[in-house]
Amino acid sequence: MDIAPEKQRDMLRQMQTIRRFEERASDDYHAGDIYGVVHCYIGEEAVAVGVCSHLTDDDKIISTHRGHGHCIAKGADLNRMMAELYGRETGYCKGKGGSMHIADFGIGMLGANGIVAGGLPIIAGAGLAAQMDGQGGVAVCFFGDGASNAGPFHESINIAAKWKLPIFYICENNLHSAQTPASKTLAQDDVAARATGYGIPGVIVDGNDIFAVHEAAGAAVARARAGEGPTLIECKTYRWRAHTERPGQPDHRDPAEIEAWKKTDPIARLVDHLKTRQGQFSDEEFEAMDAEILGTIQASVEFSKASPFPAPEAALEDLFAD
Ligand SMILES: Cc1ncc(C[n+]2csc(CCOP(=O)(O)OP(=O)(O)O)c2C)c(N)n1
Repeated sequence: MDIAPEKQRDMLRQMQTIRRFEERASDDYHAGDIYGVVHCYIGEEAVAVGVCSHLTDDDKIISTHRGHGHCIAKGADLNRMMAELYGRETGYCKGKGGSMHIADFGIGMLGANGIVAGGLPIIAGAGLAAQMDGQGGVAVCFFGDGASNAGPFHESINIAAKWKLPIFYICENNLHSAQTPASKTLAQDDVAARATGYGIPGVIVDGNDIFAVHEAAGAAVARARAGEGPTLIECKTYRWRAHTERPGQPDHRDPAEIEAWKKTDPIARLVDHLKTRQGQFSDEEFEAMDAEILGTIQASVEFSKASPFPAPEAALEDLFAD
């Protein structure tokens, strides 16, 4: 693996930022400061970071309802993200979108999406635009195992394969879709197996291993940039928290399964790697990194609390139709 140690530390910083951002978002949601719905990505951080570490601002991604990790890995501004969760005017959607609608076109983040599988048609358009631009840009679609059972998954991959669009598809298979185990809905255990039907590579990786994700995404980026068409990567991973943070949210998962997956914590694995294999990292350095991250999260909360709520009249602005 040829990732420079500094880059590995950057990836760790991003993963830890995602985790700390969401821990705070969850706390503040339960305290009644954050509105709407919050879906946490904790446990899946290696996927977003391993993929986005290959991308530039010119490359596009589309996210899901569980989108904070994708936003942060693509370089979104933490203040504007937190302010959006807080429903403030300084947020990415002027406080009118909330957790599931964060977008930042300037960095190629085309948006989170509250519609399951809603990102799949959008990425086909983004891929076609990138192909027509001819500048070597790629478009990446994150989606869940649940979304892979919806029609847009098949429509998007079919046309992307046929037209050799510079896209790659990242299925975050966290084994559950809301309250439904994937084992009850997937006709085959592996989503990646469906790639065969479209004549494209289908790859399965350990989604909690940042290096495995990074390597697979690197090959998919290279293939897309070379004009060879899409790749479907299935990352086997797990969400640590319930489907949403809503109080009383049922969670039918087996506690033993949750505990077993926590033992494969992608952040702990990277810290361990940096300490033992690289020998260039210590617990003290990780603590210092973490303290710095907590400081930026605290600053984003203070920024949010100091920002006004949107004026009631603003509800009628930024509409496509009235
Ligand atoms: C079209 C549509 N159907 C149903 C829902 C309700 N819903 C929200 S999230 C979710 C589960 C999605 O599962 P998956 O795609 O595996 O993503 P995960 O939540 O596991 O990250 C469902 C059914 C929705 N938002 N949109």
